[in-house]
Amino acid sequence: MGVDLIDGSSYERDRAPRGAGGISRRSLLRYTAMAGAGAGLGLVGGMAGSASADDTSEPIVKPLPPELFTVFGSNAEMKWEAMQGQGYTTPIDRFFVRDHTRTPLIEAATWRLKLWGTGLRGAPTEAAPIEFDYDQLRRLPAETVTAFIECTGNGRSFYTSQQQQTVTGTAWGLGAVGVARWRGVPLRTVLELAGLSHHAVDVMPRGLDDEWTDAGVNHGHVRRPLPVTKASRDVLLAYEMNGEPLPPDHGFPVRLVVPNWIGIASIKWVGDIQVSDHQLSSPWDTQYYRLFGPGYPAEGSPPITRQVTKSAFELPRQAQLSAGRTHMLHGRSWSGNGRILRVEISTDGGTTWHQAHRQEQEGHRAWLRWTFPWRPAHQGPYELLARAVDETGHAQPDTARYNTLGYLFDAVVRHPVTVS
Ligand SMILES: Nc1nc2c(c(=O)[nH]1)N[C@H]1C(S)=C(S)[C@@H](COP(=O)(O)O)O[C@H]1N2
Ligand SMILES: [Mo]
Repeated sequence: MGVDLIDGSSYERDRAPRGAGGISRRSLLRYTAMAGAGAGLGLVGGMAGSASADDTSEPIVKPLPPELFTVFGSNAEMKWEAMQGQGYTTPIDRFFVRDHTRTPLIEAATWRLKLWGTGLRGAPTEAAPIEFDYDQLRRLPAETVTAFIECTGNGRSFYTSQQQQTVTGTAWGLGAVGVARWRGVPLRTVLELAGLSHHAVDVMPRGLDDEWTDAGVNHGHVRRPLPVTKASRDVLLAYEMNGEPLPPDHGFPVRLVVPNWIGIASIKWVGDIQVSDHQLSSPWDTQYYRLFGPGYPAEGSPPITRQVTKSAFELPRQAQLSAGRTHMLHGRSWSGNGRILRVEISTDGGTTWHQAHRQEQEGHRAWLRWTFPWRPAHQGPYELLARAVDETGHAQPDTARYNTLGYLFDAVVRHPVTVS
């Protein structure tokens, strides 16, 4: 069953592939390879609107130059020095990418967003869902939200390097975070148009990227439930990032942006959303994205929702600075609980602390920029530290609480530099 939203236009519209403007050479090669594959185009695992590239191409489409990124297979983190001299948001060319499998190339013209389940009036089934096409979504009233997206495991490597603890997962530094201006349709609008029932409890968006297999178990398409309360509050079905159409790696044509929550909530390449009158679950909220380990129940903590408080300097690790002159240190602090109240800096390994100078913070869903002038007196190694407190009183501790999957590293990170 379809919904006519605004102008009664037909679903059967222009099927020409979208233009290749702005797409890297590598992705163009993939695109050409796909087109050559012909018949299979547009169908992967029975889900329309997605196309998988050949397996020899890179999992991430955009260029990942070593000045900007550290690459871990299908994941790439931003080097924090890449934010030097940048504005408030993270430019697309340096925004981190986290793909469970690989970036799919999806055509907007054949893509559909499908909503189904017992939480919608009439309980449409998965086989006969309510559908929206790309143009319909783009004609709905849009909103722009400035928000960070951050991987739950951001900072994970510091469990090992600062706390001598063994954790599993991608050994991120602090660069698995970025802030963008996301533009799209509030999820609430689409849920209401689809007939959201008062009995709805959970919504579960699902990605069109390949099914994900871990330790020999196929977990299916990436998906994670979200309570309807959060889904109706400030979640966006985003189709633009920093004023441009969403790039393939960040979820083209449409992704969820779930502000303040852990990155996995912001499902990319969303193909369908189950809306249910009872709680839903997936491996991404039972086996993963909970805290496991000493002091936690065997089934883990409740599913993680919000991010913690963190800070980073816009400097390379082991930066070289010269003695006897003033350096303006730049950095950013952010929290899943809201605005940053205060940031303190130590340049002597944590003995003395000084207030950083606040710059701007665009709302409670994005980071605060700060500066701190520092004139190192003598040559030698130093450790720079930044610690923030958010408006709910969440401060960065000296030690993060251990969990086996290395999530939510919120401790103050020691940043080594050399003064010469
Ligand atoms: N469909 C789909 N959505 C996804 C993922 C994925 O692999 N597939 N990765 C998630 C994770 S773990 C994170 S941290 C964010 C990363 O978003 P980005 O790649 O745009 O930075 O996307 C989330 N959404
Ligand atoms: Mo993530």
